[in-house]
Amino acid sequence: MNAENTKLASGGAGAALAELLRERIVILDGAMGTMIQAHKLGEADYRGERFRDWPRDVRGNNDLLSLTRPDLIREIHWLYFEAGADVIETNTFNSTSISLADYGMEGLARELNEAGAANARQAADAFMAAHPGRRCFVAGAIGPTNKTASLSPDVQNPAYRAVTFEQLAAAYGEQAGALLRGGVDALLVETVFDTINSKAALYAIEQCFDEAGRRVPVMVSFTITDKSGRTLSGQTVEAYWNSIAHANLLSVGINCALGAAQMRPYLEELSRVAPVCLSCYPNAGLPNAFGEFDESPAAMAAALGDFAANGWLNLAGGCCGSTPEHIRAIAEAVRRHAPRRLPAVEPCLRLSGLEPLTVRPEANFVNIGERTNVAGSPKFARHILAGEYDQALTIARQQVENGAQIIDVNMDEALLDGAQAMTHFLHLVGSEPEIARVPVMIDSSKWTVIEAGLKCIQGKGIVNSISLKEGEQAFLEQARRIRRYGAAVVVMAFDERGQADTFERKVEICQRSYELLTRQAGFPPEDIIFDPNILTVGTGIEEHNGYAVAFIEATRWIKRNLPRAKVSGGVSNVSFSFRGNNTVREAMHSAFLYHAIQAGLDMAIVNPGLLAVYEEVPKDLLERVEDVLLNRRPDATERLLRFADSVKQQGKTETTDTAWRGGTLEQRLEHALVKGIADFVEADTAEALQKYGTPLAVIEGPLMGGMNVVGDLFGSGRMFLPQVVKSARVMKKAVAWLTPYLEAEKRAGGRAQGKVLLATVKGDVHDIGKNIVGVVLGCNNYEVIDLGVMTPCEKILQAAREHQADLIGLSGLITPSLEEMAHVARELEREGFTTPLLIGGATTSKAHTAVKIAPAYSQAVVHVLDASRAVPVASSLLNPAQKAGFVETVRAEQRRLREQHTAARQKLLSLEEARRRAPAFRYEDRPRPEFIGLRVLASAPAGGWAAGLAPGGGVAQALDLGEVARHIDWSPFFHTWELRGRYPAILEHPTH
Ligand code: THG
Repeated sequence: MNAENTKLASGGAGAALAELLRERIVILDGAMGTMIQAHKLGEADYRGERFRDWPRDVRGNNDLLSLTRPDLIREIHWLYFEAGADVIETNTFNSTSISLADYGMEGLARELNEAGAANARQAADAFMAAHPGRRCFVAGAIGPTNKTASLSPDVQNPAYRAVTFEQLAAAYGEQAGALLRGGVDALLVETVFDTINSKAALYAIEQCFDEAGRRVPVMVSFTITDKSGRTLSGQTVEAYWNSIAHANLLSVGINCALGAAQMRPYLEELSRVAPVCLSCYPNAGLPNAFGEFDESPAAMAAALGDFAANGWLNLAGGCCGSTPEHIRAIAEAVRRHAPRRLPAVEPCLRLSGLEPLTVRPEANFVNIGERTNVAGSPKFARHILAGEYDQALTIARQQVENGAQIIDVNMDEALLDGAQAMTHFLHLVGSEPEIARVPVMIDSSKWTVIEAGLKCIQGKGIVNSISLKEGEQAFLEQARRIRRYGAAVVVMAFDERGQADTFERKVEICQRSYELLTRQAGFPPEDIIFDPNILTVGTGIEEHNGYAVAFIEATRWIKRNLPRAKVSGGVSNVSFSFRGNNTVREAMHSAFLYHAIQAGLDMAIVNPGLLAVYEEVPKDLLERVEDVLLNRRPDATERLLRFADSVKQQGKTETTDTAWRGGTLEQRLEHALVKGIADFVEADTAEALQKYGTPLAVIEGPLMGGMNVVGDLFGSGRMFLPQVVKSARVMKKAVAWLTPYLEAEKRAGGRAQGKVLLATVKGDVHDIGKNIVGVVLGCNNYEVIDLGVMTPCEKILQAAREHQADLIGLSGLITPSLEEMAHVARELEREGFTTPLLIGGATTSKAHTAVKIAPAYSQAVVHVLDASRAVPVASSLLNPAQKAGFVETVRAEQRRLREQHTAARQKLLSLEEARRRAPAFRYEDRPRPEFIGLRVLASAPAGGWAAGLAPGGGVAQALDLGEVARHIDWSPFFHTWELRGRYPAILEHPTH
């Protein structure tokens, strides 16, 4: 526990919780939803008296039970305390106005949070009264909402966002305020899948503490949703930590989505990077084929016990599927282990985009790309002013490809609405994983533009810039706001008297700024980047001759005297007087950097594609350039000017990686899809049309081939979601190019792409996955009719009929949705539909689809594993030439899965009965082997596998069975016997 947290976790409960965390691993509770589900409540139970006539279905709105069944909620809290939980979570996971809108209950947010907190408070107080010596805590649960601020759910418009930072912050502020009033001891922002959402929550919580005049400890728990090891919005573990590290947290951790075993590597990484307490509350395993979480208490406790033994835990509990039994077992398993000791993490500037960027003291130098600046690049300005954002994005991409580790974005131009342009451009950047990989530097002299930018970035970025220009008060106010948004800051050497141009003035202003920021604004010095002004030299004005030297010397002074602060600058400024002569300019930049870096410059805004190597600058040019920069002789500028005329324009030209263009047509299309590069896709598609003859053959041939590679990479964790969406957009471009040809074919009797009806089924409000499927299908020229969430069966049938849908896709995330999907299938059958049915969502599975849904509907019913598979499945079902074969393959597999399922579900006999029925073997009946003797299957490696298997024949003598056993893949064996999870214990010599 660091001193600051202890201090800030003011008040009795906060301090007591901090104290307990020092003593031992603290136990969190298990799932609320699982416990509620066990009561099998119906619509009427949820409604109670008060909501009897509520116009919408409310079953599944668990938070509503805080009002209609408070007794039940308090009882569940009590059971968790009894099981050994120290901290219980309020029943308020979905109680933001944003999530409640699905039930038309946005107006109840306050009341639900106050009631949820009060129920938990009562349970905790009553439990403590009955159990002297037990200390119980209440954490206010703040869920992620059902919207995502970092991704676009709209096919047509990657810049669109379904929710904004402001809307989220307003909703979270309302929730946090009500939880505080209801008496919670801590706030827990949990199941975070989108970083902007959680940054908005943390921002709102701080505002709330300011208003309330008191604070409670804040905890964050995020979720890794797939094998890529990233959040849904695409960040790695460390990148995410960097994004929220500013928030003064009591703890950070991982929950939901995965079982404990799958979380191991992520928890280990988090433990390494986060110097706050660590929490882990996994699901009770991955959902089984029937959407149930069935990892046993013992198995879950063993996994968490292992984490504790490794020293990775300060708090442990359970998420979906876990019950008081699980919590009891977990508490027991972690009891004997000491809590994790917080790692000492070196304080350095830690930024992030989708990936982390650490600027270590020993790090050489960080490039910041300067070209995405309307004031610094006429080309970029032209594109932005003309609304050609695609081309503007290409400039950003080239910056990153050419080595920019951060991109500087500037929209300060008189003819632009800067805040709007900044927002639009950063939204687009957010949809481009290759660009969004790196942190963003938001460059503006207008505070409104800076603030607009801060609301759009997932990662930890940098504000460029603030200064003392308008006095201390404005400076401090802006610094505090920036800190609250979680960004680092560039401080320009300006003050009330203006721009600093001498060494003395630069040093004076930087020192004063440093003191103010660190002492009064709570800014960590490693997040402060000084820019002591790179001013233009070689202007012919004598006073300017010392500018470069002043910058370099100020840099040296700052690095020596202002601990941990960084220094940066805009290098291209220095050479403005040589505009038009890139050879000279590049030489100047190169030499300037060489000297400034030696003096301690950490980073600089440059054109990374045009950086000459210092050693390669011709010596005669270098000497003249350095004379100017280092102010070595009075006629330096004169001499360089004269020399400049003689050096030919032979500056470097910017390069982009185009080696892949040399591949075959199919390879190029695949590369473009996998990497999400749209630049050449139209030309390649045109070439494919030549080669393949029809537009459909192109889509179903090389394009679908590429999309299948994308699907495989995603399935194996080598691509993450925003990249898949990006690929889909490239696909969209290819398909759009083909559309006129498709239409011409259609007129000539060919086939159109299909209409797909999508719906999240009744009782379920989750639609992020469904929306992504919609985007991916839309990009592939399918017409998507999206019925939204909580769609009653009748509405699905009616819409399918009305729109003559070619496919119906059902989506759902929670377990009860599986039953609802089977219901829809039965209704489709009853009404005589022939439309194929697609099934998707986190708890759905091939097996459940085969066993419970497909038998209810005589038409094709296909489980779609993830968004990347939607298009191949849809296209197979809609292509008359492929459909029959595809459906038969799916059906055959479903038959097999059903047989397996029946076999597995047969009731086990008693031991006596099983023994009684034991088969009687007779030696005479033994099966005859196919042959007797030795058959060499392959040559053994040098030394032989085992004596008896040595190549060259002979008698199979001295065969070492132990050795042979080492080469057997045991997984099918254990799978068949359903010995899941116990595998390493049974097998002495695991082979993998
Ligand atoms: N400090 C900080 N931020 C900054 C600067 C700084 N932001 C803006 C600027 N200075 C850094 N960026 C640039 C970008 C481009 C150029 C200079 C600085 C530049 N552009 C060419 C020109 O104007 O000649 C464009 C030529 C072309 O593209 O045709 O030199 O100092 N904190």
